Amino acid sequence: MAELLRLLLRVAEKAANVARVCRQEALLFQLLVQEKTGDDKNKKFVQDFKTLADVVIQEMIRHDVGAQFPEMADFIHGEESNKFENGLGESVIVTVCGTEEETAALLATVLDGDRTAASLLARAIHQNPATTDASTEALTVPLSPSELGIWIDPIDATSQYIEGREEVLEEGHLFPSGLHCALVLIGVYLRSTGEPVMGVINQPFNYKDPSNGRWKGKHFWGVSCGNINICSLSRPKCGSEKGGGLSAVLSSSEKQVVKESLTSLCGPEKLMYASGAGYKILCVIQGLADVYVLSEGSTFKWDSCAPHALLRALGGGVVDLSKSLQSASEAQEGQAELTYHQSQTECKGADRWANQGGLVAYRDCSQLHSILTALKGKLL
Ligand code: 2IP
Ligand code: CA
Repeated sequence: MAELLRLLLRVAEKAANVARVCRQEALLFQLLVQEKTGDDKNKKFVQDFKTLADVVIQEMIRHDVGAQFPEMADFIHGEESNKFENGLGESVIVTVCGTEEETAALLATVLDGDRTAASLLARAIHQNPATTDASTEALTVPLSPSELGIWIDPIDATSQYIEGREEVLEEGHLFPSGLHCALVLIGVYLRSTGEPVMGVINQPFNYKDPSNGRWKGKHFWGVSCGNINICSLSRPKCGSEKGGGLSAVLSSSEKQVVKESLTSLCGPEKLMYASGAGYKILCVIQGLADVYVLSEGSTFKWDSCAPHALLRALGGGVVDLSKSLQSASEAQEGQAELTYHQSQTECKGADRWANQGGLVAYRDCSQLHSILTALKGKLL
């Protein structure tokens, strides 16, 4: 299944391209930042363009993966629904068509007849950017498409993507907010056990070329199945190995009790805040933080599946925080790993796929243990 990895790297790059085009083309950018409300929204298929951009990226990934691996077509899930409805009860299913012209015509129906915007978007969707990652060439992955499912987050940290702040930081520091936090996430899991086995992350806004003002992206990937554990990044050193203490990244909206407990454990300078659930896990993958702790059920399977696979490939993982806090022994703590195949049937809508108990993303089991010890009894 190394072909699947190469395909995902290509479609993620295409997705990143669409994300960049939507910000670079003045006409699309104008649509992106404009919020549709009230009557306007109900009359026609005048959706928020940001939702359409998300749906289009997700459908493009679904289309390309389904075309090459038809056995996977019914197991490709994402954050967005591709059904657009207007106030008159009419609906349009947004899909990627056989030709650029057909896709443009379909997109024009949801863009209130705006043919120019529809054509620009369709062009980006039907373009095939060249991506090669030599490190995937010699790879063999013993998995078959009929045992796999996929989670897609077309753009994680959408608010940062729309706001578009460009931050400049020194090497070795994480970005608390801004375009760097926006990521395309594609995760692959085993249908039988729900384990994440392959992940591709594309950061569309990684580096801005000062000569032409254009953004360049960067991709990261990992495979973890059986005794194969390979990641495009090598395992970073932990804080303690580097001579410092444990460092943690949190959401700025994290509960006060968690912020306080982790300040006592890590020290205030080792506690960091960043936007984007995917980006925070990527910080752990890159060694910019040792752990990411989240006490709320505010992330979903599509946020965590891809980066989780990379962390596993590096020897770490992502566990359910609330289950891990209930485990009786240290040995059990790592057994509450998040899985991706089962929904919470008692919940409705997106909540069926929430990581309900919160999470801890880590590279090192002993650090996971320190975090859990610091939080025990504080959250229940
Ligand atoms: C969001 C996004 C948010 C994150 C939230 C995710 O996904 O990553 O930034 O909140 O958990 O579900 P926070 O930044 O506070 O961690 P999306 O942008 O795709 O809705
Ligand atoms: Ca998300």
